[in-house]
Amino acid sequence: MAPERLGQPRLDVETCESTQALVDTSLPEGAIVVADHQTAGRGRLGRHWEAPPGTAILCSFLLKPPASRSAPELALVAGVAVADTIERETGLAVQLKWPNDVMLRRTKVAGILAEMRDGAVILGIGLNVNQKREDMPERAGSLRSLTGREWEREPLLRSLLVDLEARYDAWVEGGLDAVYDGLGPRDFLRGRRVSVNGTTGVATMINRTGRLEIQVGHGEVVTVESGEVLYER
Ligand code: BT5
Repeated sequence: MAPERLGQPRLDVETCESTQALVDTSLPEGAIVVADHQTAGRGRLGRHWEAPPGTAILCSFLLKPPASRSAPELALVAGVAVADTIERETGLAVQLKWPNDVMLRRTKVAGILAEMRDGAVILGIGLNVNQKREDMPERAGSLRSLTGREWEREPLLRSLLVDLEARYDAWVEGGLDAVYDGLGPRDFLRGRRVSVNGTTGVATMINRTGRLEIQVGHGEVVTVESGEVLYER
């Protein structure tokens, strides 16, 4: 199935500071910017996203979800779509580390950034494809470093457009519940000892509103809406 909406119109650039900044919010929903290289790729909370030229999928989508939906859930929805694509293409099991990391063999292969601008959501996806181990930060992996072979980026991106469109449409229609089958079973943190915003305990689940539930002892469960997770490997 060819993607119908997401990925159109498409702007391809060789180098930019960040694809996030190049998205024109006056365009229709689905517009995408794809870069071969970013000189100032962004992570969350002022962090950086690094990838050598020509090695990764670096893209940003313009989304205009209905006001009835909770936009921060989009990082999880996109994570599900990236996981669908990687699993189908590589046959390897992918996990999602709340709130925005895609994990393959316990290393981060992709990161997602959902930013609001002009009432729209700019959804950035960075997927490590052909980086060598030594070209990536610690605890990062690429499809190449984890499968031992190189991957063509364009077919992967096309696959991702199809998966993202399917998951996004389902979410617009039915909320996080409608994509939960791709989220709950892939929860990387479940059963791990974690610490988030000063709350320490064992992660029990990503619940159906996209929050992380942490058991802090004697059956008491604390629910966390956002934050940075420290975890035991
Ligand atoms: C993220 O942030 O994981 C969101 C990354 C989103 C990147 C895409 S690329 C296309 C679009 N344009 C942009 O400018 N951004 C988006 P965060 O959870 O804050 O993770 C950032 C941290 O991950 C860094 O501090 C590093 O430790 C690590 N990191 C940096 N580059 C990485 C890479 N290529 N692979 C894995 N980890 C990386």
